[in-house]
Amino acid sequence: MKNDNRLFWLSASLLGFLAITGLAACCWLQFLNTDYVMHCGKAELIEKCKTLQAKPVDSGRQYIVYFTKSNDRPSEPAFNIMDREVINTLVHKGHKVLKVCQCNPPIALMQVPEGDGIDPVERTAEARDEVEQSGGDAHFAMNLQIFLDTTDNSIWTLQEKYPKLESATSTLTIAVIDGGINVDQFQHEMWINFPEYDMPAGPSRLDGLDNNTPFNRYKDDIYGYDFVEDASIFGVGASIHIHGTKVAGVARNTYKAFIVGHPNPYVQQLMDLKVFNDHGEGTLFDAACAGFYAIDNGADVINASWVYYSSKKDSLFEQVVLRAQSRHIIIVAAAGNDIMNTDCCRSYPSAFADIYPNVLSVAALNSGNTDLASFSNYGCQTVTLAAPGEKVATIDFKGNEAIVEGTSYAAPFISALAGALRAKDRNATAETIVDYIGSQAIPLHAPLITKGKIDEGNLQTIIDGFP
Ligand SMILES: [Ca+2]
Ligand SMILES: [Ca+2]
Repeated sequence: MKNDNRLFWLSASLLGFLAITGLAACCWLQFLNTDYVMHCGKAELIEKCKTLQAKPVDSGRQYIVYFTKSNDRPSEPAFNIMDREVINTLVHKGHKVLKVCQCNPPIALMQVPEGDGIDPVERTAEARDEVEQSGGDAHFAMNLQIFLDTTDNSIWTLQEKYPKLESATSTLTIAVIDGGINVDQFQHEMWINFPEYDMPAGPSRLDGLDNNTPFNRYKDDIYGYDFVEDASIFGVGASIHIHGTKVAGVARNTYKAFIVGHPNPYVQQLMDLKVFNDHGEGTLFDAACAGFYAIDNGADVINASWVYYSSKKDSLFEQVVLRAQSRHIIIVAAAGNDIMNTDCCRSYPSAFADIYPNVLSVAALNSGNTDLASFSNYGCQTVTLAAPGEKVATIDFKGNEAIVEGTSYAAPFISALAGALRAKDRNATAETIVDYIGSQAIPLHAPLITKGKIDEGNLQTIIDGFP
């Protein structure tokens, strides 16, 4: 598999070189090189793709209902009266409300009745009809299980030589939708929801109440929220935060290196949004809920170091992408570690990069930053660029140095860069920043949208040159 892909990349470079100047090797190959076209249809890859594609949890008996109308009364639960009628209609039919996301407008995770023998898809369609007849403005999506995209091994020395950043005056927030951050390791770098933090200070700070005005409907969401447990991140069952802490560590290392020795640095804040359990499993429902939280609570960049494979475009996380786009929020997504061409076998949210201008999808570079890492996903239409992804220095959940690899760690490198640019120009649109970053990629002749990479070598130039 590795060799096949390597051959493909080499031939892509060669043919591209021979092609008419200015014609993108990637896209040229896509139309003219039959090997490439066949690559997508190759039986073994189709099989592999099928095994990667997430299956609906609980035999597809779960579905998501989301509403386009919001409740303007902040003291009430997120569902307005009509929404509640719709939900009640479904519950009356034996459907169960498993979870409610208090985003505004809200979404609910539902389950079809036990042992009714009806195909869940038909049942969902029936429920949709029910909702439409009752006048509710609702949409449905199946819930999918998603997995952390991670490969942690290999040894490397700490990367210390990062370029420095010039002047800085503002803060910027990176929302880390992941398995949780060990906030003790990021004492002065966490995003703080001040009304929850100060009401009152001390042990009673975790008072079990929503102290936001107006209510954001989340209780004790001091540094973010645990969407798995639907609880404060300090609650019982708080995870061991291994993956999320390492991801946050890369964002910090990348970002902090810019501001060393500067008297008035940008402040990067990390928002801790936990959507994976200790086994690295999470649901699309929780991921979307966390995405809406990030958008509603002021994130500038959303980092997604995870993927789920799906044969159809998912309409739920797409709502997150669309809402983020309307608020100029950049979503940086890892491409995945399965040596797959995601143009053919689509991994989300990464693959949204081919449609939405606020999504940056990141492949991993090898340790010399000379080529894609052997494990990395790629895609001429779906993966924007490559960033360091092997022998990456970060910290583990105990705060010790850790060396990691995976597209999971290439993504936060780019998140920190996107954050630095956003801090430099608060008014820059997400599209402007994403386009600019893409335009600065150094050619690598890799099968990526920009065909290029960003690493420590061109980081300083990129920041200096913006806007
Ligand atoms: Ca709150
Ligand atoms: Ca509280």
